[in-house]
Amino acid sequence: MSLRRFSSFLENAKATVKLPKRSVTVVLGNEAADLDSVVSSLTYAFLRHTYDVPHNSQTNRPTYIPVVAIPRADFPLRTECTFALRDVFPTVDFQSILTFLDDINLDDLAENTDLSLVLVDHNRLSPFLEKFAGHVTGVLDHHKDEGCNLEANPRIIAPVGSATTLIVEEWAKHLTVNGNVQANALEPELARLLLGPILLDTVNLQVEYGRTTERDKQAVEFLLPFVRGAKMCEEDNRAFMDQLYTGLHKAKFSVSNLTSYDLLRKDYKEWNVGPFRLGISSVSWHVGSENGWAVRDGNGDEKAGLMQLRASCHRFAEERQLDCHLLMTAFDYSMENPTSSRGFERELMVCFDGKLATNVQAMSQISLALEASELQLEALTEGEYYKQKNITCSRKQVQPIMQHILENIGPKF
Ligand SMILES: [Mn+2]
Repeated sequence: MSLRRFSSFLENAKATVKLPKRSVTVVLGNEAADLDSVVSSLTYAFLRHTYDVPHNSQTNRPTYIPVVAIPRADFPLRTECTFALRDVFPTVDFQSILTFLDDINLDDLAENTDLSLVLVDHNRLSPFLEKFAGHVTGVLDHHKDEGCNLEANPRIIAPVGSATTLIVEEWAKHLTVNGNVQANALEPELARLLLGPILLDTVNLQVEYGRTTERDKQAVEFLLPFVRGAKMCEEDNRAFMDQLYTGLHKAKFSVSNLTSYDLLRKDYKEWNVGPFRLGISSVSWHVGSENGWAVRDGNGDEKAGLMQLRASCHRFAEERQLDCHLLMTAFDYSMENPTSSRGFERELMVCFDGKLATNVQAMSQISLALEASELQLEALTEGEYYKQKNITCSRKQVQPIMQHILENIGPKF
């Protein structure tokens, strides 16, 4: 019921971006926008919205806007974030109620409102936002103190496992009266959302990984009764945490629900080589075989899916004005299925575009050179889709090989 308060707070905050009030406080996570940053920013903005008392009149009360510091289009790549938010907002289109960096105009806000910035999960603004440093009024973070924003209040920088732990401590201050924690004072879903990043960042509170502090443990202990009720025994809570942690961890490393476009740009680099532009996408999945990318995109028909994937690569190459795009996959089949006879494997798919797209001779020259290289390519279908038998070559090695080949072709263009 009261989660409605949280989601309508987010909705209103987003609406405010277009109709700014006199005073706006943006709660900003770091530019990696991982689960810790996202949850810290959403929940700390909500806390301030809930507890800040207007000093004079209502109009002086700042509007709190939590901002996820990436473009909206990049959010589906943060699979652990989408998992955690779907978990607590199963019936809400949560992406539509979040505010992303490209939803707001900080220049505008700085000019037309009394703008404050609260940094969570980082303590120094990223270079492209540095011009707003004068607006920082609060810092809650667990990274190394870079000695900035010394006037900020609060300025809480502590080496805990998760920045969210610091946010939970703030909630705890407000929810504890005379040493007693008020029962039911925190919505179960909100407590569950806060639990996620702490478990993920501390490897499920396993001390041996060196990422758990006493404060992280205490934060989890504070949250559990709100999620599970006060009477749960330790074993039950442990099982619950294991399940939540496993779900988040899986989501973080599972990419098969991303669109082809997102998979291609998730881990992508590009180079200019002579007259050519080369792009290489690295994906931790596999194109062929059962549970693979091609079968998925072809709705069960691997051959059709392969054609579709090629089309996706071409669209991607066109958008980035590439002359050559390589798709590299890496996947350990034994991790997915311990009884599998297959282990770590790599595939390579080559896509020609731009200046190379119509030059049959150049294309075949490049393919032959690649096939003769140390990559030990084995053609899987006609067209340049291979099993890369030399699994020791990652993008670090493949890029110079490809660069060398393109440099030899270049003078003919
Ligand atoms: Mn963090």
